[in-house]
Amino acid sequence: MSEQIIQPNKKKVLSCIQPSGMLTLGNYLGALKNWVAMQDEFDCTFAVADLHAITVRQEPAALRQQIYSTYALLLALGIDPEKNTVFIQSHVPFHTQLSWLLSCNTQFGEMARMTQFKDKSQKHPENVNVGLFSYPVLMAADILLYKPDFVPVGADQKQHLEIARDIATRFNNIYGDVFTIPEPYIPKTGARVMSLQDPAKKMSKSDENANAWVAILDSKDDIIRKFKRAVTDSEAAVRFREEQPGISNLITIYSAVTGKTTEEIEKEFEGKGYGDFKLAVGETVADTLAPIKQRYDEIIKDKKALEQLYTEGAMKAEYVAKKTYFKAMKKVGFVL
Ligand code: AQP
Repeated sequence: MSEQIIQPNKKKVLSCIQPSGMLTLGNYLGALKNWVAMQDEFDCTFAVADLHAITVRQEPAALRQQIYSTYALLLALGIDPEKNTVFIQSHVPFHTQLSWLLSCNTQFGEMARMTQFKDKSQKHPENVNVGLFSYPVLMAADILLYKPDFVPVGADQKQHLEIARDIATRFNNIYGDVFTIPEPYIPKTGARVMSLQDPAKKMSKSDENANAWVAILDSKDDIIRKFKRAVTDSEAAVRFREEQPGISNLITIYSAVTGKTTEEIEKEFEGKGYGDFKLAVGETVADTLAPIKQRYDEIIKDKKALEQLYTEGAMKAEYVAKKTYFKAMKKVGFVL
């Protein structure tokens, strides 16, 4: 099996996604579309980061369904489980095990500065759990186990990669060379998609207002309805303006989906109102997502085939993770 995994000429990339809800158009345009594009150029490891999802309370049956659904969706998007390592994080126990070694080499103050902890603890004041505080260490373990050269990062993820690099550098300095220090990879294309109801916030799958996000698996009618209701302004001119984040967000989405530039879009909709533009964005997004949904519906039906793929994916991942983990254990002084 090892021969299948190691592709000596390709640089290694690692990326994860949380199954904390239905994956959104934001996840697609900001991350997943690039995952599909990266698989030819890089040796890719992709994980469904299910352990991270429980930093926020999840309903067990829904979580299980979301994990299946997220894995199936990666395949439906065209991610090839033969060419890449595609697995479910909790199937490889070395993530949580390495996380402990790293936790003992991470400072409390470093974690306290993480903006996502501050955001999520404000959002869920009834459940400010220790996992929510320390999840960046688990994220560092997710990354460092696979020794990737690059980790794709959106603007909202930079801090996580920085902390992983800091922890790895410190560990290597204390115990000797174990971890590769990963570099950020800024994809050539990648849009930051904002909430359709509050364009000051990013589109998030855990947003309680279902009109704020478009799921990749939403029906055409739902997608069009959500775009029709998108918050804009009263100027009614399809022009990109920093001070009008609602219409600008719709232009960004339309541009990411069609490949047209902002100028081309402004020209196309000159003299037309927001109603026409919202309908065009909704229809185009729905038509782009429809074939993905169709493939997904096929894949999710065959649970046996899915199980075989994620089991094989976990075996490939474990082969790599185990080596890194035991090297770290040995360096720290454990008896192996
Ligand atoms: N709105 C977005 N625009 C562009 N990119 C986005 N990503 C997420 N939302 C947007 C990118 O998707 C990848 C996977 O993210 P994740 O699901 O692991 O976690 P997240 O960033 O916390 O995504 P959500 O949807 O906001 O999840 P919840 O609501 O559970 O916290 C990342 O590369 C991210 O940049």
